[in-house]
Amino acid sequence: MNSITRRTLLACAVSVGIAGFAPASLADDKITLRMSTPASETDQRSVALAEVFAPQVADFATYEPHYNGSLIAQGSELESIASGDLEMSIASAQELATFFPEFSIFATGYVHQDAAHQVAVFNDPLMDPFKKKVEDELGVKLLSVMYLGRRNVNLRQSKDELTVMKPEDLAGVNLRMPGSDAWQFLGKALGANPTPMSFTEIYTALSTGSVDGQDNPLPTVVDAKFYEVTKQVVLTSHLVDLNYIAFSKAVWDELTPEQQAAVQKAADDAAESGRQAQLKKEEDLVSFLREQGMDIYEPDLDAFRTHVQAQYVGSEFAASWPEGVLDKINALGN
Ligand code: KDO
Repeated sequence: MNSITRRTLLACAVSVGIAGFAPASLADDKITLRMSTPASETDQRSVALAEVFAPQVADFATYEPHYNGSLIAQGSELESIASGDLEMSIASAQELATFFPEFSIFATGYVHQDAAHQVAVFNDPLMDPFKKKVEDELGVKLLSVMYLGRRNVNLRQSKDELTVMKPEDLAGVNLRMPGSDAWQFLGKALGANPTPMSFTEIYTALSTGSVDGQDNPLPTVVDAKFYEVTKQVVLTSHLVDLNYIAFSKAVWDELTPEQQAAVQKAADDAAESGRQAQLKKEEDLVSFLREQGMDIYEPDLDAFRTHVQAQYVGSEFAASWPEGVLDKINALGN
């Protein structure tokens, strides 16, 4: 696990970031909030931040989004916030797990049950030590939880060529997963052969066949046009995925209490608006994708759930989970 090295590097970055930040950004009337994400401008999380977050902070801050990984490469955003080169990102639990392995609990297959469960977990006191550690050691405040959606397996092969009902059916399938350890572990736990690759490279990799498939929620399959270069979606729902609205602690500390309250409310409102839009899209897009000629079907979900959960038992990830937290998360579900 590379977390030790990354955390050591980080200790330096945080002190540079916090010490170096304030004068430069606050010299102008308004604070500039640079936000970097691999997501597109039309992704529902991007839309929610631009249309709901930005106007609510406009009196004192200029929201400056950078999409498609154009400012910071996927996976490096948190380090950039820590070092003062970025103010905001849409961060994943998997990215946080590269610094703090215990965050892998929120990135584990079949743990979160739905969008409401994610919110209940994020707002529960069980999250307090997680949030505090990220603030203290990374200089990043996790403001709110955004809903990315149910991740499913999306393949180039047609259902006739490859029908996936059980994890064994994914044996030898080169499945693109994002680059960090927690993601790769999930790909393996599904039964596939995970291939690390950044989000912005997926479309080309699918079209040239350098990977067999990728996993993402249906709205992403549509937004990134993966349906143009794939033929089926297996509704594994293996991860009800989330992202956190990550905000520079150094910037936060420079805000007045009123501005802090406005930023918090803007983030919560944006997360809620994005969540509702994404849930609706997940429901609506099945028929759109079928109209595009894609096979969309449910596999043996019990077989997937049992297999994935069994891989985590006794894993290095499970070993990092604080005692009792999984039970608390489960108790907040249905
Ligand atoms: C992806 O790379 O597959 C992923 O879905 C991972 C998420 O955590 C998030 O980074 C997302 O990409 C981007 O926001 C693009 O949608």
